[in-house]
Amino acid sequence: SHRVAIVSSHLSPVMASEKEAALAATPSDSPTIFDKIISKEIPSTVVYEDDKVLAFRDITPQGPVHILLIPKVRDGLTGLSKAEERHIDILGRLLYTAKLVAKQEGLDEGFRIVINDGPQGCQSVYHIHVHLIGGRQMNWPPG
Ligand code: TR5
Repeated sequence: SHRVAIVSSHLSPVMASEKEAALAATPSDSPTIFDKIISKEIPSTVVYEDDKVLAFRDITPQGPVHILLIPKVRDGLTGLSKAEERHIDILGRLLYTAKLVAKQEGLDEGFRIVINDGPQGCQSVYHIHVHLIGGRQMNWPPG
């Protein structure tokens, strides 16, 4: 079916329209494209890495700087709405690492942090990730 085709396309390196897919995406516990980015099976531009966090450039940047920060181990954290007490440490690390990477990227005038959750939040990849966007003036409210 159409739905199956869209969901399985999450495993391909490039999607025609991530946001169109997001509108149709069903929250899922299945492996995501980010597993292959973590394993380096699919290349990405890594800007920061330690034993727990990977940060790499978004393939469809929404600003001069657009980086995704993800936990290397998903541990059930498909999205923020699935957070449990055991995730408090990794959630803090993702935000603190975003600050380090913002500094590394020279975003001294500010930046935007986004976590999309679920269909209405336009989430398209069900492995929690923090968007770090900067290098241009942001607007409020977001779309
Ligand atoms: O829409 P949400 O918040 O779930 O964010 C998912 C993000 O993953 C989008 O901003 C996409 O542009 C990004 N994305 C998707 C793929 C991808 C990527 N960033 C880097 N490299 C990627 N590869 C290789 N493949 C993707 N499908």
